[in-house]
Amino acid sequence: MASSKVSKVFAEYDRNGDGTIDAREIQAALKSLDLNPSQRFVERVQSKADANGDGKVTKEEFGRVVAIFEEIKELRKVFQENDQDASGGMSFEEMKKKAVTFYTTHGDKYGGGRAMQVMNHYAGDKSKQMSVDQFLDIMFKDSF
Ligand SMILES: [Ca+2]
Ligand SMILES: [Ca+2]
Repeated sequence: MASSKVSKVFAEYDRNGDGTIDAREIQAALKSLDLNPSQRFVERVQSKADANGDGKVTKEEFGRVVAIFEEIKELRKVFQENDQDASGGMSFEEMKKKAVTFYTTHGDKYGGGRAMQVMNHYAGDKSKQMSVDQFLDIMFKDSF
């Protein structure tokens, strides 16, 4: 991104204009994507964005924020594709239908124990739904 563009996008995240992006501002940005993240998820995003670990996300670290939000948007899209009846919840049947396609296309990126965690969500009660926030909690790859 050109630096003027970075400044403009940064200003959208930095709602109070103090030059850093705090947890509340990350939460607001996630909510603007129609997500309702847990406090824990917000903290994960913040700590991934805060490259030097000083507790603040500055403009120098903003590239990470952009990359993280790209990742989140991609996962949200995957979820929306899985949620075929657009109910806002992914049923066991919907998950099953998409699972094979998902792991053949994205398995390298989102493999490991994640499939099992998704399966475990439905353990003992296949009538359960999974929300996009629960899906993100499991799939977000944490490797920024
Ligand atoms: Ca701020
Ligand atoms: Ca920092």
